[in-house]
Amino acid sequence: MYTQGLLHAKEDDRAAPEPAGALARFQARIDAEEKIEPNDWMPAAYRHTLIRMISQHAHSEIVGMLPEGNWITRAPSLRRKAALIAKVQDEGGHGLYLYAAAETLGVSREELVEQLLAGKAKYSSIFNYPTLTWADIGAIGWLVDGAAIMNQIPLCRCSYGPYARAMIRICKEESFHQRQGFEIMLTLARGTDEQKAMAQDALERWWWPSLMMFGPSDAQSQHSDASLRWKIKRFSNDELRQKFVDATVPQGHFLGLTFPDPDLRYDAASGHWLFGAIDWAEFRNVLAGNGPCNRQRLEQRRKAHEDGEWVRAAALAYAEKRRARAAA
Ligand code: FAQ
Repeated sequence: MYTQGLLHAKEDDRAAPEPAGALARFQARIDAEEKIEPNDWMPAAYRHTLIRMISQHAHSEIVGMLPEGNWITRAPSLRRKAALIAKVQDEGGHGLYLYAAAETLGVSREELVEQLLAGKAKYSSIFNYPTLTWADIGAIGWLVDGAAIMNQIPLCRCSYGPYARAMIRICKEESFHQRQGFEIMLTLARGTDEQKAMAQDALERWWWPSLMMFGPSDAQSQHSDASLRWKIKRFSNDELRQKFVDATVPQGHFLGLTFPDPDLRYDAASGHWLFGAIDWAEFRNVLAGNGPCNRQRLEQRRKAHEDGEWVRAAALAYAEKRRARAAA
């Protein structure tokens, strides 16, 4: 595996001297749209930015299984249950590819999981909100996967090869998730008054948190400038947020639902849907660990990790048995 020899990249490698001209050659490769691969020279800050971003993304996929997993036993039909199980399983798979992509940068999956369980790692703010009704499963697919795709399609062109390649498959699956979420919303919106009210209520609760998924405004974003220069990100947080609003508002109107934003209006001059002010205090509060479900999510992850101990032990014992057999 090409990760060998890369494990345990040290935090302090940021201080290591760069070979003469290496930085300029690296930037020239980026500017020429070449992919950077694990064994290529890269600035320590580039490596660390990617580890931060990919690991936060992996944690988001894994924690993101919890709010939806909550509804598997209560899905309204066998067809809905099968689709939801498959979706939650897909998110677990995305976490796996992403941890593997992060490992190519010299950090082990165990280390990253430990950081998550210790409460030291970030994951997407969106997964700290509760799923109160079945309509929330529709809203997550439509809005959360919709926002995730808007953010992740450009990541398929990320300058770091393993992340870009992982994102191609992930985006295909996320787009399927988005459609099944929209279809749940459409069914509810065309259903009884009570079902339509459930869909409306879910939109009201998930709309603003979905806009927060894109991160702080460009003026507040600490990492965007460097990530855009390195072509890790291709668009700024605000640009992607606007693209998402422009794509999603007509879909909501097609559903016959009302967005919880009195300032939302179409601006013919710019061709964009203009939206009201985001409550950044709420965003900061969720990031600080005080969202509605932060504690519950971490407790559930810790319990799942403990409950899975025997599976990890069995997998290791099996691998060791195969290794010994091959060596004999
Ligand atoms: N939540 O300087 P920036 C999904 C942090 S996957 C929490 O703008 P950057 C699939 C940020 O980390 C969803 N923290 O940072 C699914 C930084 O903190 P740090 C996840 C956030 O990296 C669907 C600080 O604020 N997707 O949903 C958030 O340039 C359904 C300053 O921010 C990804 O991870 C947030 N929303 O831009 C699963 C995609 N926003 O590290 C299940 C890859 C910002 O300095 C069900 N990541 N922060 O301590 C990205 O594109 C970027 O990392 C951004 C943030 C856009 C999230």
